[in-house]
Amino acid sequence: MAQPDALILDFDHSVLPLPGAASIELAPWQETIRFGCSPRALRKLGEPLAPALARSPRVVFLGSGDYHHVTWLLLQRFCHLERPLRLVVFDNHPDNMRYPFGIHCGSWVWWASRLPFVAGIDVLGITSRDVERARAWENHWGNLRSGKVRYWCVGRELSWMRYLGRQHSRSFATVAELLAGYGEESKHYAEPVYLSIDKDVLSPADVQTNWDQGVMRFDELLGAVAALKPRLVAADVTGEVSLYRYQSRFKRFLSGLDGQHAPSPQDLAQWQAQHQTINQRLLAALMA
Ligand SMILES: [Mn+2]
Repeated sequence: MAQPDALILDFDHSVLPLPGAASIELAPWQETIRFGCSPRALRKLGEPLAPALARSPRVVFLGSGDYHHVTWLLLQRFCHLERPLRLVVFDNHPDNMRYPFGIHCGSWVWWASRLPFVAGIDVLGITSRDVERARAWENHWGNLRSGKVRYWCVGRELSWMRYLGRQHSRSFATVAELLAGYGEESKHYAEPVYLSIDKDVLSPADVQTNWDQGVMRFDELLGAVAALKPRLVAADVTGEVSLYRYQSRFKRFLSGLDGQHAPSPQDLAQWQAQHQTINQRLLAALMA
């Protein structure tokens, strides 16, 4: 039997079937893991995932962006690589924010930066105002000061970062300039790359998510993926749309602060079909 090269972690039934992709039913984990959880709960999720991850799937689909912190768990299987790896994230948000209640979809980049085998993290395509002065205090500054985490933004004002010392993060007028700048920079990198794609980086002209979205076009993303391909060890994809009502009032409150809006059932079906097309093309690009 052929080994599946792609794996769907099916927390929320948002990822439609993909060619050659195995799927693990994880709905019972939804309430615990979605939006945020303790690092212990996330490590515990590693137990049911272990047999599937042992087969080294090249691409893992996580469902809603509310599960982006699962990337931290997926990264851990590379702790025995001979060389440190570089994490490349496409996301409309920095995901390097302070979060006092454990690990969540907006703070997992900080947790990833603490892993000893992660050499550096580039987050590309940010247009969220999370990175600007008014919300500066919410970002983990240590990573920005050291350059271990770098933001690659479009149209954002980053001058406040001067006060951190050397500024490693950059903002560009257009995605094309950003990708050219990153291409120039990453020429000097030799480390293997783990790629994490949150489709909220994409323009609403290409796909709909229920987070605020970026301005990158899908063809631009495909071009960037192709450039990273020779160094790629594995990837994950998130950013689907799904409906969920938390049993926990506390989670309802916290996720409400982020101003996510719920689509209608008709929109939901149409949007998920859009995501399937994007996923098929991403899968083909990542496997080819
Ligand atoms: Mn994200």
